[in-house]
Amino acid sequence: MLNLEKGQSLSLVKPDGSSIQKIRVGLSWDTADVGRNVDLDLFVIHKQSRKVAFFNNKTAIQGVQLSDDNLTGEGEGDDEFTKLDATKTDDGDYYICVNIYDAKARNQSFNLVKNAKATIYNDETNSSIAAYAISQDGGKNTGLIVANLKDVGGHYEFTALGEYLTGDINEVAQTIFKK
Ligand SMILES: [Ca+2]
Repeated sequence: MLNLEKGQSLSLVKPDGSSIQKIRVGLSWDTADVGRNVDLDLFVIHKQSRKVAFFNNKTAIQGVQLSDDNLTGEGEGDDEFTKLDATKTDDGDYYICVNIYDAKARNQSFNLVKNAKATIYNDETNSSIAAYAISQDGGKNTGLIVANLKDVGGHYEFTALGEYLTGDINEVAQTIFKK
């Protein structure tokens, strides 16, 4: 499996050259400090419509489906995931983001998280395509823009971003709307 670097693009095509239209992005993480629970939330923003799909509104964006909310990151494999279906999503920029739930009140940041990783899958075959390690330099930040998935006429172009920032889901969204 390919390990993505920040800024790296990924071609989402099958061996026969046709596009992979159903993509899944999984998020996994562990808590660095035993006994101190960190709740990461995966969410998706469609820049052009300014819609946000998150744990409290999982189907806010047509063609995007979020998994159940995992509160602890415990266990093997992906703790949360989102599916994107290019046959249903509109053209435009979809940003895959991660945020620490209630970070301010809980006084938490990414330095309490370890082994965090986003994995990109071909959801038609359930095979992993690439992974992006996200917990190496998070420091005092509480949010992360993991990647951009651009829907161009019914297929996706993927670029790893790895942009850390502070703030809650709303503040991350405002940053993206300005892009
Ligand atoms: Ca969560």
